[in-house]
Amino acid sequence: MKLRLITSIALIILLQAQPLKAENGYDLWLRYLPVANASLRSQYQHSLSHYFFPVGSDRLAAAKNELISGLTGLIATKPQMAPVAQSGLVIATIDKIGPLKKIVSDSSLKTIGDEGYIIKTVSQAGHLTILVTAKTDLGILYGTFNLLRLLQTGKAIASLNIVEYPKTMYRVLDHWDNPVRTVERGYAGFSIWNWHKLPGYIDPRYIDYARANASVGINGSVLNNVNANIQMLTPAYLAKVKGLADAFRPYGIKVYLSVKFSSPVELGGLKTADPLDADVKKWWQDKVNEIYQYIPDFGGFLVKANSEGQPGPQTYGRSHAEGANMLADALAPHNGIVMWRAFVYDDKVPDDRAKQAYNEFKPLDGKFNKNVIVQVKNGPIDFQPREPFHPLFGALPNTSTMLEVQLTQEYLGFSTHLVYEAPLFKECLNADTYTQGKKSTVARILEGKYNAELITGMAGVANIGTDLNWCGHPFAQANWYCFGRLAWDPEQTASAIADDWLRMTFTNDNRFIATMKQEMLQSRENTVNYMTPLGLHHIMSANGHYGPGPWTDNMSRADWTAVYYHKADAAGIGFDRTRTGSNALAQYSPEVQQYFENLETCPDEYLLWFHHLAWNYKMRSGKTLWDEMVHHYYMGADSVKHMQQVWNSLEAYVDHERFTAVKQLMAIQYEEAVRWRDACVLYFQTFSKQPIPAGYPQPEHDLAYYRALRFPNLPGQGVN
Ligand code: GCW
Repeated sequence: MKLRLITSIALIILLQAQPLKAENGYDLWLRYLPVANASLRSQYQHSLSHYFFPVGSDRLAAAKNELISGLTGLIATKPQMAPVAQSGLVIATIDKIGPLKKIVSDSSLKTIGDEGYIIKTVSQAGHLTILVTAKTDLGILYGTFNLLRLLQTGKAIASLNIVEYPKTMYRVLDHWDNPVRTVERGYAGFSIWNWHKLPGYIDPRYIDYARANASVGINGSVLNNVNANIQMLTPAYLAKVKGLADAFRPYGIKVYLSVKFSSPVELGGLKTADPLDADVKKWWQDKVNEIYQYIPDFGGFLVKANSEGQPGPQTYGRSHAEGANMLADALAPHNGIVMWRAFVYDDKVPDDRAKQAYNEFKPLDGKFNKNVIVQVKNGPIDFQPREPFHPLFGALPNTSTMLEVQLTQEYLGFSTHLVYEAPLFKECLNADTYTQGKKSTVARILEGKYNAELITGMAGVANIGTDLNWCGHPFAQANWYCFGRLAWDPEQTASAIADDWLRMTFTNDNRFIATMKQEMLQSRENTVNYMTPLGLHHIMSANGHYGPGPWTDNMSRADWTAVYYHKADAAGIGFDRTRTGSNALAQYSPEVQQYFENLETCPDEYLLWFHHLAWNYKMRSGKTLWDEMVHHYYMGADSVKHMQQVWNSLEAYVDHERFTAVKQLMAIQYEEAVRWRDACVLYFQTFSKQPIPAGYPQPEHDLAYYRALRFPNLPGQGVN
């Protein structure tokens, strides 16, 4: 007896002392470990051990597989099939749920549309049943993932009443992947598309990719780089693309391709790619028809035209609308769309780069076909750590417009820095454009609230590669995750999404969640502070966009230098975009113009984006501009140190493998943050001629040292 007691005590101690299971991050947020809270686990077991889930399609089979593997993991018991009346869990389309149908109101069915679902706890035959229903198999798939999320995040299930549907239509990942498997601005290894082995070999990773996307509602994947290689349109590659399309289809993901506008010339041997030329139109029609032979539900094209050296309709004296519409005509009979990028600027145009996209596209409003959607980056320059919202949002009331954000951290520390991007995306989504009166936020415009005729969407430039953990940094997975959640519903908060992600990816322990969520929410501001505080932008090194390079002044194009943007001189610093300067502000609504133009209201965060101010300009804090800038740089680097301490204090909650990975990455992040700080402060000091205020440690090296640093062979320099 005694012995038994001792043995069981020993066993308990042993169990408690056991290290957390090592994890390499491959499972993303779909880990399905047994629910740690024993009473919650037994409640879930009690409710969900018997289920009804009829399967009549590949999509439903995919959903059911996910359910079984998810439940088996979470409740640590394999659930059993049972008839509706004896099931605690019923997952089926509305036509298959028998008498339960009367519980679902017509209005909620109408609300969910073709992609939404209902999750409801109902009472039947004297017990509670969780009903997941939808009009379509896709709704069931999304509903199943949501149910699993509820369990993964430890939610009560006794009185669920969820009616969910996506607020935008096209929720796509843009891969900047090249056929040779390099990834432009990719920092997580090589492209996951193994073109050489496709279509014969379907890497199981493609299925896991599709599962992860479906779990957050992503429904499209642009497979290749916008700096497009024409090979993708050859029969050999189309067969490979078909392989991926077939693998993704059960998960509701359509494939799209980036195309090069000069393909009719380069691939088709025509003399021109003029979009109004009859042969050119025919070439594209034939090509599109050929693609649909391979992939009957092909999504369409993404096009980067007349931008950064890419060919486009303007090469032939035609407008962006004429170019886009020609492709749209070819795709329309198949229900395909054209995503036409507004990321255009030309160094031959003497105007402020920030104004050029608006100048090009505003006059074209209403001229695009119904199946064209103009894809606009969140800000007017290029995915900087902070930019004001793009003036095209709200300026195209008769043109479908989608938001493009960058998940891969080209300007946010690659895959080394912990930067949770949802606050950045939300800053854009929540921005009030005033174009349709007060509260006409970017989010509401994207949701198509002001013109029901328009198609809607969001694109995220993927941060995925062959790294075992997909995104290079364990926390970079959160950016893939939050993109999907925000594209589904732009009104969700960065905090709620971080909460879910942390719980699913690490643990439900509230001490860990509360602490780490705060760090995540602060992380983007930290990086703004040590890279580009107070509205500075585009001061990264020209060399692969890695590290600081505020001194960059000698590039093939002025609009690729740093000095073009910060305009530091003896008098002060910042880009005057008010009426005394480039007047880029005139592209916004009067309310927005005034807000940013007036120094009383312009937030510190955007100050040097819109104003050139004297070094001794008095800031709200009472400090001079110079002192405030220095303060931000130091605060940024210090906040990384703080984050390191916080992480170290959480060791007990995280498995050794991921704990160590993050710890090492944070150490590099700190070094790089200090380098950014010191290089920028020393460089700007050559103009301000003022000392680093007392109390801040002096930089370890002089400016010449930082300027001389070289970093060859940086990642993300894709060869296509
Ligand atoms: O930010 C710039 C990147 C380019 C990219 C371009 C774009 C794909 O440095 O690498 O090209 O944006 O968005 O087209």
